Amino acid sequence: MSARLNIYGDAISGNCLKVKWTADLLGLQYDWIETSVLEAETRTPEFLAMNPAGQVPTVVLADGAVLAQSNAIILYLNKVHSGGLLPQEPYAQGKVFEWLFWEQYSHETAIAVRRFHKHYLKKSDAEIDPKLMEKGAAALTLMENALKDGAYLVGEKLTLADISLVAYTRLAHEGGFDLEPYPAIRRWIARVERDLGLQPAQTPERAA
Ligand SMILES: N[C@@H](CCC(=O)N[C@@H](CS)C(=O)NCC(=O)O)C(=O)O
Repeated sequence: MSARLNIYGDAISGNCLKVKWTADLLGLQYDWIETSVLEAETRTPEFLAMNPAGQVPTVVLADGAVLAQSNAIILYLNKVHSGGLLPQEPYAQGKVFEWLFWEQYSHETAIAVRRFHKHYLKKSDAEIDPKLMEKGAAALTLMENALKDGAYLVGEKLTLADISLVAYTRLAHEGGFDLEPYPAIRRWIARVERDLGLQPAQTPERAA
């Protein structure tokens, strides 16, 4: 076993990239173990012994302990490495948690799922549950309204809420979601991508 953090992740997965970006921002040393969902590498007996849920991201800490669920992992990494990605003030901290829970229930479940069906499973629009488009658009509208008056989701600087939410929002077009009607979201994506040192996922026309 390696004595440093091991991140099992699939580079096409926003959930996994959240963990990578957080580890990078915190300056952590880690090994990335590419684990393909499409190749069912999360369903091997070895992987299931580590994480019975059969999902990435999964991390193995330096002492061998295992942790799964993207938002739990980024909260953990930020806490043990005294990162500044979660405000200390209780209400602001509560708002970050609000976004993280909302992301998993109301955003990722529509935008990431539709992206997976459309972009990776190559399904036609007719083959994809229409409720995913409806739910995703509602999530984007909620974010657009929240971002109209602020540069970030909570407070004046990058938090785990932005890292978590940007993961699939910046790739929403791959799920068939047009970001043109959401200018505040497009500005926010560009800002967060800059903070994270990422190449823009949106084409210049889409990001404008
Ligand atoms: N709620 C989980 C979702 C994890 C998840 O759905 N991971 C996908 C990749 S994005 C996966 O591993 N799928 C493989 C499978 O379910 O077999 C998280 O935030 O980490």
